[in-house]
Amino acid sequence: DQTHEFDRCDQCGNVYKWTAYEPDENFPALSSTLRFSDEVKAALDQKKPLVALESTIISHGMPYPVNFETAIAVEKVVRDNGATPATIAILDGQIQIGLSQDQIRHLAKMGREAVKASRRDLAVVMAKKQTGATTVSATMLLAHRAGISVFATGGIGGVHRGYEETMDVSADLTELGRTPVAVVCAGVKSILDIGRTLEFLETQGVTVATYGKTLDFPAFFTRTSGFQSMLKIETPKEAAELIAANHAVDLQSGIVIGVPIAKEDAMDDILVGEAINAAVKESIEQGIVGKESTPFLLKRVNELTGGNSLKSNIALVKQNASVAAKIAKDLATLNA
Ligand code: PSU
Ligand code: MN
Repeated sequence: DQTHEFDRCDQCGNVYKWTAYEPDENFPALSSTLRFSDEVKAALDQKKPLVALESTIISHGMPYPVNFETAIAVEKVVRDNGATPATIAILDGQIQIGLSQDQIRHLAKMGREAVKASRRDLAVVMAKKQTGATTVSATMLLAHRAGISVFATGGIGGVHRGYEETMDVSADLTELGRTPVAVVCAGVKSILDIGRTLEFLETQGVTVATYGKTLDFPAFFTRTSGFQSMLKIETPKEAAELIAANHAVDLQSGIVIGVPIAKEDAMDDILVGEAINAAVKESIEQGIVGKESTPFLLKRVNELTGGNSLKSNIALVKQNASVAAKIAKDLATLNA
């Protein structure tokens, strides 16, 4: 019956309950709002481990065809590590939880023609039947609606440098404050103000951990940022226990798990720092603001490092996907 359909979080074993989405004649049925791929539907029904994946990284984060190849490779890493990937996007206004290879190729080819969709854009893209690639914020929200509590990506958005002037703070951070999904990422790029990003996350009540043997919070292309997490997590099981505790007390806020890029894939601090500084300077000179800012900076850093940053980016996303899959697996075992 419909009520059962709505208890998605129960299906994946979370203690979390959905009361806000009880069927109601004034409220469109969520089950018809989210469309699941067969693979994702089967995994949810069988309470198998799932890892959500975002799609803005495909459309706006990397050039074609590397974006397509990476998205497919990342899904494979998730499967190889025992979980089911659920890449999330909105196609012609329809929310899709789990994409086919053709759908991923479509988004990859669309690139920036797709709407970069964060929380505020979701209803617009749906109502106007547009195609939207979901950012970390929108992907978290939709993953949670679907009953998926582990999400892997490259990096999260943050507080932009010069935010005192622009007030540019990524919606990813407020989403982390209001949605109980664990985001496995390589930390925060230094195109952003990492210190202020961590302060903002603290204010939002977000648990921030480093995956590994130190507290050093990673800076995406490099293993350290000069800032520290609250705690270190050394095993997938520890991460799963943290997520289970978050659900048990119904925190309704998210977790950041920062996985430092592997040593062999990391970039030289100074070289990447110079590229980032140059890119930030150009963005200011050219008056790039709002949602254009992050894609502009990512593209310029890729160009200024002669494609080296893209290689690191691909390597770290795969690593994050593998860690996330292992965490999802242990979480499914805990919840069984
Ligand atoms: N950082 C990256 N790659 C990305 C993004 C961020 O290294 O692709 C994307 C993610 O989708 C993230 C979004 O959620 O950019 C943040 O955009 P903004 O800063 O406009 O909130
Ligand atoms: Mn912004």
